[in-house]
This record gives sequence, C-alpha cells and structure tokens, in this order.
Amino acid sequence: MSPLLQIKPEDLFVDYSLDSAALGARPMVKRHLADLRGSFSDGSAYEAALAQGNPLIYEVTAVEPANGDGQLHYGLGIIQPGRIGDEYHLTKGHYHSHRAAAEIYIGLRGEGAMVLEDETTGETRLVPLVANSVVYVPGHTAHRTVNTGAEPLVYLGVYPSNAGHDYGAIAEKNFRNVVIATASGPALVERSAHLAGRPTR
Ligand code: PAN
Ligand code: ZN
Repeated sequence: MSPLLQIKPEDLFVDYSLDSAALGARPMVKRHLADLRGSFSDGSAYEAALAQGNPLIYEVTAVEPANGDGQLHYGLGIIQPGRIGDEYHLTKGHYHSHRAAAEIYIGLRGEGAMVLEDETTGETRLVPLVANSVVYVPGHTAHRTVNTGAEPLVYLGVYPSNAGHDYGAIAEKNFRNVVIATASGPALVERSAHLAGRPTR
C-alpha cells in the first residue's frame, strides 16, 4: 500500500478548537494539579492550592498518523491561566527520548512562554509563545511551556515521530530556572534563588 493510503482518513485532516483545544474527537490527556507534584518550586503554595481542590492545569492531545523515518507527529496543548505561589501554570516538561529530535511550537491563542534548557550546560532561554508566533526547540533541549496570561494558552507542537518523551530527568532535578510573576511582568529566575528564604518543606 502506498504511504498515502496507509494514513487513516481521520489522520489526513483534523480540525481543532481554539476554545477547548480538542483535536477532532480524540481523547485529551488531562494533567491536574495533583499530577504535577514536584513540578512547582514553592511546595507550601502547592500544598495550599491542592487543599482547595485539584484543578485542571493543562491538556494535550497527540496525533500520530505514521511512524518511521521522516514521519511527523503533533500535539495540541492548552494550559489554563493561573499561578502556584508566584510561579505560572506549567507543563511537566521533558527531553525527547531521541535526544537529537527538534520540535516546533506554534502559538495559537493566549500569552505564554517556553523555558528551553540545554542538557549539557544548563544554559536557558525564555522564549515568548504567543498567537502568531513559532518557537524552535533544538534537540538535546528540555522544554516546558508556561501560561503567563489571563486566558488559556493554546499551542501546537510538531515533532519527529521517533522523538518520544523522557520525563525522568526533569522529575529528578526539575528545570534550573522558574518563571514567576513580578511587578514588571513575567521573569526567569534561578530556582535556588527563588527558594532562598522560604521555609523548608
Ligand atoms: C508537547 C508536550 C505538551 C505537554 O506536545 O507533550 O506540551 O507537555 P509535557 O509533555 O511536558 O507534559 C511536546 O513537546 N511534545 O514533544
Ligand atoms: Zn517535546
């Protein structure tokens, strides 16, 4: 069968909603606050928020039409606005299991940013992710998305089919920097500096 006919018709054309971030009728993976234990830097703010309920923080749906050399997968994400302490709502963040795999993110709605951290040096860039913009995520780079705005942040990520997700390294040592709200707007600060002076957990 030709490569074309191997793709299911429902994977050749997929509509999406900027309101719900649904991709066709595909199930959305939901990440609630309880799923993000260890992701936010301020542990007491996290526990206080969790005691109030377990809100939905983000959802993502992946479309995987085909696997193999040269094939692409993509995912639509939506992050609800809000903060835990002064840290903006965020995704878990990951490396690609196939470290060389790059990705592009296309901002569709809302205002946010991506934290990009080089695996070897820890060097970090904070890059805006907003509607009508594209962010390039190189290989070997941990990436996390944050919603710094007042409405849902919706974005599309496109990546090689063999990229895979490696959450282990981030679960172990998290990102070196955090994105927090300040009087002058969102700011990237070192996690260790952000935690300094807070009561230990
Ligand atoms: C994205 C992410 C999505 C959710 O599709 O998977 O933003 O973030 P986490 O996977 O870190 O929970 C992507 O980067 N795929 O490779
Ligand atoms: Zn990725």
